Amino acid sequence: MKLIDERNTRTRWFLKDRFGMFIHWGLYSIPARGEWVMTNEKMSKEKYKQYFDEFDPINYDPKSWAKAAKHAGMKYAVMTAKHHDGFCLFDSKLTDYKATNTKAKKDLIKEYVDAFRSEGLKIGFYYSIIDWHHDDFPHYGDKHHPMRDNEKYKDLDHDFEKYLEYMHGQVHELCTNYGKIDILWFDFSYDDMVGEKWRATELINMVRSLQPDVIIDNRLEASGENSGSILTNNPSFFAGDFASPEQIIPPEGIVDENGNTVPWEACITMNNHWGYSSTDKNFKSPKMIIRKLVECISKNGNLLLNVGPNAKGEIPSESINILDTIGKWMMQNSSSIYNCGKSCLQKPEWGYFTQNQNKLYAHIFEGSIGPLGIQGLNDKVKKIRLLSDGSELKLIKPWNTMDYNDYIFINFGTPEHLTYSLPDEIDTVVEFELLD
Ligand code: JFZ
Repeated sequence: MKLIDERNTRTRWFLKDRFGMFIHWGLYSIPARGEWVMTNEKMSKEKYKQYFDEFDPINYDPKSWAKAAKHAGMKYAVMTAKHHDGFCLFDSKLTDYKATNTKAKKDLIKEYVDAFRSEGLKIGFYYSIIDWHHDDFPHYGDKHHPMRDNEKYKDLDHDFEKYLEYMHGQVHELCTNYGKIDILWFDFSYDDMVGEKWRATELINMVRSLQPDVIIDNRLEASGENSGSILTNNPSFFAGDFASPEQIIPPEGIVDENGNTVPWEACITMNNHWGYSSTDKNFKSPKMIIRKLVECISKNGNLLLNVGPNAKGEIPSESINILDTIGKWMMQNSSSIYNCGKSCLQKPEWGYFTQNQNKLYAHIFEGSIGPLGIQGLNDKVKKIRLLSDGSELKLIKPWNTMDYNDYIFINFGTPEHLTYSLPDEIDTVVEFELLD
């Protein structure tokens, strides 16, 4: 129980902030075929090194990234300090395979941290516990390694303990050299590469001694495939502070065996790749993303929305445009997102509810024919406002609603001039202040 209490205390800010930016950036932005390119194309580290030699992100400007995130209404960010390819964007003393030794010549993580903090955002690191560059990480026969079926690697020894020293050492660096870290995102476990195989208890103890308040994902024990013991009565010491469903919004949110809510964060790409892809133009519409953000909140979850900057260090313009549209909507409607969660009412057929104490927010996605009905609020409403501009909405009870006495009805005009078209076709938010 104590573990769960501590988790609930640590995650308090997280459950209020609700919306963050994921940043997948690394050498893979040059081949521009996603962050798994090295293993998808079975490239040796010698072959992949061409991208290390070439890496020169001349337009890297994390201040502009931070401004874009802040404008979109995001409250925190998580950036890849090291991905599976092993390349470190931070100035690790434990390897030469790092940004400071490329043409970038800088600790890119340090600049990210400074930029996002100065915009008032909380900051976090994604750190891959998998490493396809380190010689002591399992290669031949491993499930994901680029050399998994290369016979030349069959007889090459590796000393996994040495890798663990390295990995723990890098996590120590990340927890020591960048001030207060708000969120750590380890990725990921698979098969028997799970939990204590990573010396997870020791790792968590070390992290907690350096960063007592940091919240940690569940992937020292899990992957996108499953959530691990965070869903049970008795979570392990390294079960993590939140579940991390990937490219899916859990149909009913996430609760543990006892039905208690478990903090969760859906991580979602804007197109179909995490790392930059030059050909993937399959971007979700801003409308869809705003609606999915609302869906997450209505199910007590967070949304971590990804951008994949390119080799020059630029967030793709499609992503910038999406963030901008989200920002315009958030400017008017963010009080239906921050501090909000699942409501006391069932999901309505026209959209979703979110709620913050006595403020209930109706997110209306689909317009109505005539009066728009809301069930379960009879005699419970103190006042009703259109959230975008704070204007008063009045309950109506025209002749054609008489059969539906357990509903209240609204419109977007006045009782004299009834109007049913939605003011915001993305998501019209109506705020109900409930009676105590
Ligand atoms: C992981 C990473 O591999 C991916 O590159 C990205 O960083 C994402 C946020 O996290 O994605 C996974 C994790 C687990 C599986 C697939 C993708 N899995 O278990 O099949």
